[in-house]
This record gives sequence, C-alpha cells and structure tokens, in this order.
Amino acid sequence: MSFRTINFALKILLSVSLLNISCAKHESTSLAPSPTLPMMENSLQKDMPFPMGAAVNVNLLKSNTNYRNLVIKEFNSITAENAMKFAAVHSSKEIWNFTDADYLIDFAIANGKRVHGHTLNWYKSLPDWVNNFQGTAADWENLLKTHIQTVVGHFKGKVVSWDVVNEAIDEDGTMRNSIWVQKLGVDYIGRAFQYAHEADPNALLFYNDYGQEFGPTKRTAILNLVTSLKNKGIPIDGIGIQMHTRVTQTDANLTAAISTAAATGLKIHISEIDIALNPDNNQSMVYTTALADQQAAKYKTIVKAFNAIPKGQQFGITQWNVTDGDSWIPSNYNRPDWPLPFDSNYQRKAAYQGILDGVK
Ligand code: 9MR
Repeated sequence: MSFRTINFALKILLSVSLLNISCAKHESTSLAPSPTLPMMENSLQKDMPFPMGAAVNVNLLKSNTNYRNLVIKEFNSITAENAMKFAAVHSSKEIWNFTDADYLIDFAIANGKRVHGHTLNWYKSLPDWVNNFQGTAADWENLLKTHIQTVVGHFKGKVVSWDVVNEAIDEDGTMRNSIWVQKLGVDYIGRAFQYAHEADPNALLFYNDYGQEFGPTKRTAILNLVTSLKNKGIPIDGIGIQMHTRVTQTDANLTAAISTAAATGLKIHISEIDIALNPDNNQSMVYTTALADQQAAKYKTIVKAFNAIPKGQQFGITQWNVTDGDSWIPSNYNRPDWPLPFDSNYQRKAAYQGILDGVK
C-alpha cells in the first residue's frame, strides 16, 4: 500500500472517530460503549480539552481490577496519593525506597499516562528521623537539598512536574510555622525550587496549596508568595489549587480562586479536587438526587472557570482519589460523604456530567 493510500485510509478513520466523539459529547443519557468501535467509548480523557487526572493509591492499583480499569479508562494524568511523599521514599536517613512509586511509573508508561509528582516538601508525612533530626542550619540545608535532588533525580524524565512545596501558608495568610521554616527560615522555599530545577531542568515546578477558594485572606497570601518567587527569578512554573472544597462554597469564591491564580501568568493545576457533600459531619446523612445535582453544578462551575483561563495555562484537573469508596474524606473525618465524580460501584455520578457540561 502506498503512503497516499494509507494516509487516505487514516483520514477516513479519523473523520469517523471525530463524528463519533462529537455525538458522544451530546449524548448525556447513554454511557453504553459501542460494540463495534470500542476505542470511541467516551471518557474524561477523551472528552475534555485538557489533561484529567486522579490521585492514585498504589495498593488499590495492584489489587483491585475495577479501580485499575477505571483509572486506565478515564484519566490521562496521575498523581501518587502517598507513594512519593518523604516518609514513603526516605524512611530513614540512608534508606531510600522507590518500589511503590516505580510501580506507579511503570503503570503510567504502560498505559500512556502523564505523572505529576507529589510532593517534595511538606510539613506532614515526615519520618521520625526528620522530626527528630539534630543539626546545624547547614545540616538541615543539606537534608533538604539531598532529599529533593535524590527524588527528582530518580524520576528524571519520567515525572513531568512536581509539587515542590506543599501547604506553606496558614489559614490566616501567615507563613506556616513548619519545621522547615523553624530550621531554615522562609527563604528555604525559593531554594527548594532551585534544588528541584537543578536536578531536572525540564520538570515543571508547582507551589501547591488548599484554601484559595476560602476567601481573599489565604488566596492573597498564596498569590503574594508565588509572585515574589517569580519576581526573584526562582524557577516556578505553576500553582496547584488543591480545591478540597464543599458543595456550600459560593460560585464567586470558586471562580475567584482560579481567575486570580491565572492572572499571575503561571500554569494552573486544579490538583486535588473533591467536593464534600457533608462538611458538617452529619452522621446520618444520606446521598440524594438533590445533593448529587448540587454537586454536579459545583463541578461544572469549577470546570467552567478553569476552561476560561488561557489554554497555555491549563495544566489540568486532578481529582483526589478515584471513587467515593476510596476517597480520603470519609475515613479522615469519620463521616459519610460522596465527594467524587464516581460512586463506590465505579459508576459515573451526576458530577461526571457536571464536569462535561463545564466545557460545553
Ligand atoms: O490522601 C492522603 C492520605 O492518604 C494521607 O494519609 C495524608 C497524609 O499524608 O495525605 C492525604 O493527601 C493530602 C495531600 O497529600 C495534600 N493535600 C491534602 C490531601 C488530603 O489530606
């Protein structure tokens, strides 16, 4: 077959696919896969105009086929929920353990997923040896640098982007008095980005935090921090807006979190989205259609605001966990809740359609 013939055949195939995708986008009621064209089955990764991700639990990925298949089908980006955190990879001073994180990388390569790294520096999930570490400021600096550069170096070329510093700002807009600030002063944040950049100059580097949608206080403090890093020439590429939010949050606050961050010109990653339905910890709450619809509307608002920022700044939207059945929220807060677009039976909820509606 000549190149022209192959080219022609490919064009026909492509137009059939595009026709099918555009139909699928408007067929909100039917989720049934086509028996003849299985590749055309709709999914977040196929139907959304920017990367869609999930925070993934390595044990579930290994042991639960429904979970694994849902991740393969719906998403084109993954974040390790816990497998790349300090305590997971560097449990004592001389011991590094990348087994779980490497499993996740192999899974991503085999299935064509982007990997976002989480997280190089945080005040939580630190091993005891760090919390108890005795040393001079230079020893602490060396600890910070060695950790960041060993982890980033290990994943160089495989992890495209990192949450370099996570949650450095407190609710009242002041710097969190973390162990890192106590030992190294607030300027350590810029150096953390520089160390990561030295270890992998191609990796995109993010500052990641929650609460940009709470109101102007925390939001402004975060924006001031990233702007000052940028103005100092620190290699920062983006802002992670975690978006652990709730169905009662106002549309104005949700939208402002995204538009004000985008005004910095940095890339924006909605990095950990979930929308709690039961923020008041009502132990007898039940999931209703009305709640599901309210949640769908909030997902739509957030996606719509994200879709409105310049394309070049849309790094993607990542949900924190995969289904309501594995979400961190019910166990962390000891309450019933249903924060994600998939239910505990791996089925799409109204929120799923809310996400699709956000880009219509
Ligand atoms: O979902 C994560 C949970 O399994 C861990 O126990 C916890 C502590 O490491 O972290 C959770 O993920 C958090 C993320 O790393 C940073 N933003 C808030 C997330 C939810 O608490």
